[in-house]
Amino acid sequence: MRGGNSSSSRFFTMHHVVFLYFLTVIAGLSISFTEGKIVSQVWKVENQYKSLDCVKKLVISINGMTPGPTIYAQEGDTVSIEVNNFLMNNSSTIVHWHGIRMIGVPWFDGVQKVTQCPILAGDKLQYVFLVDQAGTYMYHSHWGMQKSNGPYGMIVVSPKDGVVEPFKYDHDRSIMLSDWYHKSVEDQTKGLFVPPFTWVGEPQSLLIQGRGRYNCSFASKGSVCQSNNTDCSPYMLTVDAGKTYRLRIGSLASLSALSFEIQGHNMTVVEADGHYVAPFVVSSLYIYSGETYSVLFTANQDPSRNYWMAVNVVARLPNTDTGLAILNYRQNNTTTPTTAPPIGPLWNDTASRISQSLKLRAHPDRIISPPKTSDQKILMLSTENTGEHGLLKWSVNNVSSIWPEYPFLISLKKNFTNAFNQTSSPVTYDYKNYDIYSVPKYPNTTYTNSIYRLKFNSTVDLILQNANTLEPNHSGTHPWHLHGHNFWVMGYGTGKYDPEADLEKTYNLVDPIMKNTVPVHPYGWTVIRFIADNPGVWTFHCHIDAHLVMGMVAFFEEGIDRVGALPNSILGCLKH
Ligand SMILES: *[C@@H]1O[C@H](CO)[C@@H](O)[C@H](O)[C@H]1NC(C)=O
Ligand SMILES: *[C@@H]1O[C@H](CO)[C@@H](O)[C@H](O)[C@H]1NC(C)=O
Ligand SMILES: *[C@@H]1O[C@H](CO)[C@@H](O)[C@H](O)[C@H]1NC(C)=O
Ligand SMILES: *[C@@H]1O[C@H](CO)[C@@H](O)[C@H](O)[C@H]1NC(C)=O
Ligand SMILES: *[C@@H]1O[C@H](CO)[C@@H](O)[C@H](O)[C@H]1NC(C)=O
Ligand SMILES: *[C@@H]1O[C@H](CO)[C@@H](O)[C@H](O)[C@H]1NC(C)=O
Ligand SMILES: *[C@@H]1O[C@H](CO)[C@@H](O)[C@H](O)[C@H]1NC(C)=O
Ligand SMILES: *[C@@H]1O[C@H](CO)[C@@H](O)[C@H](O)[C@H]1NC(C)=O
Ligand SMILES: *[C@@H]1O[C@H](CO)[C@@H](O)[C@H](O)[C@H]1NC(C)=O
Ligand SMILES: *[C@@H]1O[C@H](CO)[C@@H](O)[C@H](O)[C@H]1NC(C)=O
Ligand SMILES: *[C@@H]1O[C@H](CO)[C@@H](O)[C@H](O)[C@H]1NC(C)=O
Ligand SMILES: *[C@@H]1O[C@H](CO)[C@@H](O)[C@H](O)[C@H]1NC(C)=O
Ligand SMILES: [Cu+2]
Repeated sequence: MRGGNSSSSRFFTMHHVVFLYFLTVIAGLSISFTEGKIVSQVWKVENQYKSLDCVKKLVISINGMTPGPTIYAQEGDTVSIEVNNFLMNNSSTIVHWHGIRMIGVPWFDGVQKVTQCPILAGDKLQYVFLVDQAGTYMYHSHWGMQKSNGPYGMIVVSPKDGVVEPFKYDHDRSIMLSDWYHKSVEDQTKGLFVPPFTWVGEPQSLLIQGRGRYNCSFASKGSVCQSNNTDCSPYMLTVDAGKTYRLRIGSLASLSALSFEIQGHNMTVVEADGHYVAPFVVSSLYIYSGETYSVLFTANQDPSRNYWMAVNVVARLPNTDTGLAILNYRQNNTTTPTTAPPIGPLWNDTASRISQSLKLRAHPDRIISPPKTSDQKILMLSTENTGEHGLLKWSVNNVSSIWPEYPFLISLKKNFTNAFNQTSSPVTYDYKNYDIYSVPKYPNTTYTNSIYRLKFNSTVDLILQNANTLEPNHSGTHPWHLHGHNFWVMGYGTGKYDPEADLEKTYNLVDPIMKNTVPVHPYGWTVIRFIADNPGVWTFHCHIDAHLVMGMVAFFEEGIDRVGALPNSILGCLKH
């Protein structure tokens, strides 16, 4: 009894302190965060040697784990995470809460040069935010390309008590998918920014829940590769025969678009980016970096053997072995399936990837109707460009974003009018004369550090267009992610979007899915619609790390005058 009492009083005290802190932070805002519980974690972010794909590497762990701890919360809860930066070499960090809208606290969105000053080595920052929507989300570093070295994890938000989801399952599990490089993030970044340009290349391994397997006979000289290291023993999902599992799958791949399958088991897609989907069955699920899905599967196959779970690269010519995990029927302890692992769908079967995109519709009982029209349309052509000294850049409308000295949100609130180009930047591209099927004639990039100033509460359409890259007969796939919002996916098309061709009549106004990340397929377009009703400055970017840091990013300001006073905890870089 004694023990129970003392631990519950500690519990209370801790929450009390957090709550007081939080009240201070949101003072002046009329939003009530107090109805739910407070979910707190204290994180130690540090460098550790791990052999996630059997090759020893200095990775970034959170509380010793890579991926980091899963955050479990319930809709309406307040999440409070104290991030302690113990990284080596004076490395800063910043954490982004991917898919969470950060209502009332845009300064905790966690984006370098946009929403806050960095958390310096030896320093800490407490992020406090409301999780206002049930579903599957993620967190990850948003400091340069640091994310690709391991600091990421899942956020699982259950519905409010008494709210029934439109599907049933017995057990809830989650896995994080990622790709993995042996080169350090510092060397990768140097290759991109310092001549001669060196592309990051295809990843060495694919990880499922932080575990992969590199063939040690190919390990480079001087590296340590141990195929019996327990860090790289495959993730095992143990199931009971006859039960139905909800598997939450997130991808934070640095580069790769992926397919995921469970040998011998079909999957029913029921959730995407926190929104319920009109269910459909797949044998293989395509997932782009920044997306989350929930699938249901039933353990209804021969339980006397185990099955591979496999990820493969799609949308780029693969040069990476299949990433493997094991579906283990509890009755059987034979760990490694004796069958060959699935090789996945053809990497260049674009039609089947578009087909999955088109199947994603809102669940009929959970439709949130979009506004019928928009107030503003912004055409965004994804371009690969050349910079000075032969460096490649990735851009929007041939304009590569450069990161400002001070975070945009801070400059805007402090009226630092010299901190960035004050012209609102709806640069467009000459869609009439642009040939999306050819290597661009004028690929030189220009640079900007201006942002889009959106009218508060207006409805905005982003028309995302893909074209030929600098390589003949080649167009990429870009997963675009919007911070601070859910958007409706209004439509996809192949070829060039012509704003004068009344393509709006092809939009899905009936049951469009809402998401926060969406792919734009090769030589195609995707249109998304959102309401600019969340005061703050929000990042919109390609979720491929190298593309992001090289400039394929835009920033939207809306309702800046409604943003409350910035907390001192994010202003560290202004102190001097
Ligand atoms: C720190 O810097 C040293 C020297 O440049 C390098 O060898 C080491 O790998 C770096 N450590 C990390 C974690 O980046
Ligand atoms: C560490 O980084 C901070 C911020 O960039 C800088 O002010 C400081 O001088 C650096 N310290 C060392 C020891 O390099
Ligand atoms: C590793 O590669 C070698 C050489 O190609 C091959 O003989 C071996 O079967 C591979 N090992 C595994 C586990 O795939
Ligand atoms: C792992 O393999 C190495 C040889 O590659 C061997 O020296 C070591 O003892 C093995 N470790 C374990 C735990 O089996
Ligand atoms: C998976 O779905 C396909 C197509 O609907 C079907 O042909 C196949 O039999 C299913 N497989 C299993 C194991 O249920
Ligand atoms: C486990 O699987 C192996 C190989 O498939 C089989 O020989 C064995 O009988 C199974 N054991 C049980 C308890 O089902
Ligand atoms: C293996 O079998 C033992 C005893 O039958 C059981 O306790 C254990 O959970 C099984 N392991 C797995 C991975 O299923
Ligand atoms: C897909 O790629 C393979 C090589 O991996 C190639 O042989 C095939 O022609 C390609 N198919 C299409 C439709 O481009
Ligand atoms: C593009 O950039 C290259 C290298 O910086 C330069 O030589 C060339 O003149 C530029 N072309 C145009 C059209 O500006
Ligand atoms: C910034 O400018 C706005 C509008 O001119 C003004 O209301 C506000 O007080 C200024 N803020 C600061 C910190 O100077
Ligand atoms: C500021 O941005 C606008 C629109 O993007 C651009 O036209 C203008 O040249 C930029 N000004 C400077 C000084 O870079
Ligand atoms: C935003 O627009 C909607 C629809 O026009 C309106 O009902 C709502 O009151 C507006 N909200 C704010 C905060 O202006
Ligand atoms: Cu991209």
